[in-house]
Amino acid sequence: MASGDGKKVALVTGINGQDGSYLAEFLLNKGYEVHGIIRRASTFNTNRIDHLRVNPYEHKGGKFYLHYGDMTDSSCLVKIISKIRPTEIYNLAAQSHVKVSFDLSEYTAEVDAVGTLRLLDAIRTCGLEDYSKFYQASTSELYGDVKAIPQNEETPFNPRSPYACAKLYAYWIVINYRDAYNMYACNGILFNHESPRRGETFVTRKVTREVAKIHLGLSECLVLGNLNSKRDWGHARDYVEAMWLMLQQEKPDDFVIGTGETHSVKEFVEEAFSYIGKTIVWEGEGVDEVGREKDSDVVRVRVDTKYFRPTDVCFLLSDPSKAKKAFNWEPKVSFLDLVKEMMESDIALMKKNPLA
Ligand code: NDP
Ligand code: GDR
Repeated sequence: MASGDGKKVALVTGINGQDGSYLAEFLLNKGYEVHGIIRRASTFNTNRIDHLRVNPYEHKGGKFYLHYGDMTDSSCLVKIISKIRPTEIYNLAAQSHVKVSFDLSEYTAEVDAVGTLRLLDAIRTCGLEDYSKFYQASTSELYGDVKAIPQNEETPFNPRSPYACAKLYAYWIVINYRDAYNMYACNGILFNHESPRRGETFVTRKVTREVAKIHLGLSECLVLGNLNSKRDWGHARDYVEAMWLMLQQEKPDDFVIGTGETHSVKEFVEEAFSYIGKTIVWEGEGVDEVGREKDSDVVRVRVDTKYFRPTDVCFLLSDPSKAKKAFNWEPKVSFLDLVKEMMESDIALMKKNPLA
């Protein structure tokens, strides 16, 4: 929806996360006034979006604004929404790390589940349910221990973590508010998407950072958890366009977004090492120890059970045909190009700052 004067105003929660930063760029390029919610932190936490600000006090073209807020604080959500009257709201904020959600289970539910409810209720409190369109960052983690291959909008959910359970609540409350209050609210069921801006503790970025360090002689060994799980990995830049497209349709609906290709963690590691021309010696639990001879072209990858999750998701593969049919969305970046872009970026980063 556009406001009476045709102005397009977006509010993005989690704007300084991986997806938030790409989405902000995308929306600014489309002429939106973009508002983002950031949390107060004891150190600077806006490095992914600093290029969108001319200086910390002056926002790009007068169109980029940051507000302090938190998904656990209803009153701040109401204040921000009533002040800026967004035509589109993208709810990307989350405690988004699956393994961490086993340690921070209650907090994850507060932010990812109840936080979504707070945001939807804030829209209603401001009387904007017929005005603001709503995007919810749902996830392929909802499928969990999945039996159907590939997974689409009809596949039953079977969540396997506190994170996935919290996101399942958010998924259903979005549908409930759409039905109950006739809100334009959509779930994007996005499969894993990565980029050079991916958080450092997710497996792809952990791998490309460590392989870059090994390449530059700054490290000798990569230590990981479950190498056998398979993921459908795409590029975050492609996926934020799908978020926007979902809000431009005649009617609100839920869509799966993915590549339709799946690769194991082990394959990702192999591609990253092949980029720097090294051969891998796999070590550790459940992995054959082979080729232990000393060779400068050989690198050790060790498995440590401390990175295992109490319950993991073993296999994910999307069927994004509904999004293709509805708004002609297709991923542009292949798996190999994704690994290459992340490797190039992390090697450049480590050369500039070996302590990064
Ligand atoms: P990130 O972890 O990179 O970003 C999450 C953002 O949420 C950060 O900006 C973080 O702020 C913010 N946030 C966390 N807790 C709160 C809180 N209590 N109040 C306000 N903001 C908060 O995630 P991604 O960008 O990768 O993902 C975006 C969304 O999409 C998330 O909801 C994620 O669960 C979901 N998703 C991601 C997929 C992926 O593969 N990337 C796939 C499917 C869904 P801070 O920087 O201060 O920590
Ligand atoms: P995921 O991403 O759990 O799919 O959630 P992550 O990269 O954390 O794990 C993917 C798979 O890799 C295995 N793995 C490891 N994972 C991490 N983080 N660190 C390791 O050392 C490691 N070794 C092996 C994991 O066990 C897992 O099987 C991401 C997040 O962005 C969610 O917010 C999002 O909803 C889903 O993707 C779709």
